[in-house]
Parts: sequence; C-alpha cells; structure tokens
Amino acid sequence: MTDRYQPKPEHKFTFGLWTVGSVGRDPFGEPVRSRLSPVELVYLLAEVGAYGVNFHDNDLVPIDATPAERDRIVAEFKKALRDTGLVVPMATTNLFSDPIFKDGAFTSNDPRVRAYALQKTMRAIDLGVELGAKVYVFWGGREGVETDAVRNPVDALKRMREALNFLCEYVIDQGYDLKFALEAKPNEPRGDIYLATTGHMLAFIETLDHPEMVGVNPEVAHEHMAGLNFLHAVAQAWEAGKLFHIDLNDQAFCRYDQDLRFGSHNIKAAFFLVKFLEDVGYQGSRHFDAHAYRTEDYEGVKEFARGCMRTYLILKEKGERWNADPEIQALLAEINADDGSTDPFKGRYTPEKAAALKMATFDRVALGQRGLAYERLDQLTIEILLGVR
Ligand code: DIG
Ligand code: MN
Ligand code: MN
Repeated sequence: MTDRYQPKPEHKFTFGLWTVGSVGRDPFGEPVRSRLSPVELVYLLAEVGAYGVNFHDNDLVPIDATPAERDRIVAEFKKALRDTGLVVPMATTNLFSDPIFKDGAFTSNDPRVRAYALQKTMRAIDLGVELGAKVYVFWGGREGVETDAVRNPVDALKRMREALNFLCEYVIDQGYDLKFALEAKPNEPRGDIYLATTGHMLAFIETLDHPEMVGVNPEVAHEHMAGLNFLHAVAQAWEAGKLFHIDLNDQAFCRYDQDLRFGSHNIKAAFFLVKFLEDVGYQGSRHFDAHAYRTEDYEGVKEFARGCMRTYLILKEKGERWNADPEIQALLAEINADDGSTDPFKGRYTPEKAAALKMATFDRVALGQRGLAYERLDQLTIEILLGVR
C-alpha cells in the first residue's frame, strides 16, 4: 500500500513493546497470540514504519533476570535498534504486574514495598537512559484503593510526592537528560486510582520540589473513561508547558480501558486532537498506547499499527483542509469578530477600567438573540471528515 499516508521518521510515531507485543490476554481470556521477543517486536515495528519503540523495564528484561541475562538482552536489543534505525524516546517502570505491588508501589502501606519500588524505578531509569530515553513515564496503575479504609488519601499523596521528589533528585545526581511525564487514569486495575485525571496531575506537579522536571502523559482512553474531553486536557497541559508526552488510542466513554486503534471509535475527537497537535507544533512522540483486537494474529497486529499511523496522517491532512477551507475560515472570522467597543476594558485590571466598565451599556437582548452559525461550521467539519469537502 503506497500512498501519501505512509509513516516517516519525522512523524515520530512510536509504540510500546507491550502494545504490538500484547498476546491478547484479558480478564476473561487466555493469550491468543504467541509471545514475540523484544528483538522480533523491533523488526515488526520497523516493517510497519514506526519511528521508535518504548518499554517498561520488564517488557525488555524479565524481573528475575540475572545480570548476565540482562546484559545479553540489552545487547541484542541495541543491535536490533542499530539494524533498524528505531530509537527509544520513552521508557517506564512496571510497578503494577508483580504481586508485590498488589496494594500499590509508591503509595503502598508497606514501607518495604515503597522502598523496593524506588529501587526498581532507579534501575529502570538507568536502563531507559542507557537506551536513549529522554522522557520517563509514571503510570500509577496500582496506586489506588478498593476501599478508603486502608489509608488516608493525604498519606497517598505525600508518599507519591516523596517518591517523585527522590527520583527527581536521583536524575539530577546522575546527570541524566531526562524529564518525567505523569500519566493519569481514573480506575482499573484498582477500584479507584489516585490522581485520576490529567487535571489532578497538573495540580499535583506544582507541589513537587522540581516541578520543572515533571509534566504529563495524557492518554485518550483514560480521560474518556472519566467522560472528559481529551482535547481540553491536552490543551491545558500544552498551555502550561507540561505536555511532555502523549498516549494516543481510542475508547468509548465511561467504559473499561479499551486501548483501541487510534481514531477507530470517536473520529471527530481524534480529528480535533490531531489538528491541535499539528496547529501548535507539538514536537513530542506520537505514541500509540493501544493494542490490536483479541481476534487478530500478528498480520492483524501489523494492520492495527499501520491503521494507527495512517489515521493520524489522514486526520492531519483533514486538519490542513479545514484550516484552508474558505467558508470555514469566513465563518470563524465572523464568529470571532471584534468591533473594538470593549478595547477600553481589556487586559490587566485598573480602577479606571473597572469604573468605565461599570458605566458601560450593553444591548443584552440583541446579544442574546445573535445567531452564531455553529451548526453550519460543524456541518462543514463533518463534511470534511466524510470526504465531501
Ligand atoms: C497504560 O496506559 C500505561 C502503561 O502502559 C505505561 O506505563 C504507560 C506508558 O504509556 N501507559
Ligand atoms: Mn490505557
Ligand atoms: Mn498509557
């Protein structure tokens, strides 16, 4: 399939080892695909045209690997990266699979678990940096509760803050060129997960000792699980200078984490997201944290990966058409017209502005009756998405 929607390195499309490497296990079913090695997954990603590959520590090095096994695995992985040209923009720690983390990692009630989580994360950071990662994601999949009887949520926040402050100091002490990206999710696998949305994370970052080192990694599915507008979360993160990474996929609202192929469920939301990322010049990875349907074999997994990237590129082109559409741009100009009558009141407060504004007159009824042509604007958007404009 050769057309203008072929992925290129400059698109910065990345996948985690765990995405195309998903063997299709789910809470109600055993694996449906054989497990591929990290090296095989690198070649699969190279075949479909990805730019980079991300990993949790244990996606690459099993938790019980000996130092010699670790070194062999890392050497083989590095060779595959050299052979294919793929890079590793992001790494992260698996602080959710092993039973030790059954009641959380950094927020666990057991100080030995909290200490082990720090040790594991420092070693995983070393591994990620060794392979070239510049962004380190923290997804606290087990940092939560089924019952709030077990701990005061304030204690959980304090433990999370202490852990991240410690790890920021570790990165500084090691001289690593690494930024942290916090990924929110409202629930699953825990009944309720702390710091449930990107908004919670943005507020929490400001309470850290090194907030400048820490941003967010919003995921489409996770904000949708909470019934939220993902673009608004991304825009607020961007405006705050905190959009350090992004997890792209798709998801029905208020449902379990489906991690669907990008753009496969809510095409309009995906369109406005891609248009935003391209309009503002987002320079980070376009990371697809998603997996193929359980029905698929590895040819289907490749189609899943190609589909994520193709849909992104098609929507990127649709965004360019939207920006260039004369009728849309005329409507936007009309909608956002400013007759200059409020200029005296704009900008920072002054007593003079307040006094003048309090004396100003407004035709409230006429302003309330003004038609805004949003139906036409949205219909034109839909027609671009449907391919008739
Ligand atoms: C799940 O959405 C999480 C984990 O897969 C990983 O820690 C993170 C990185 O994208 N996303
Ligand atoms: Mn997810
Ligand atoms: Mn994710």
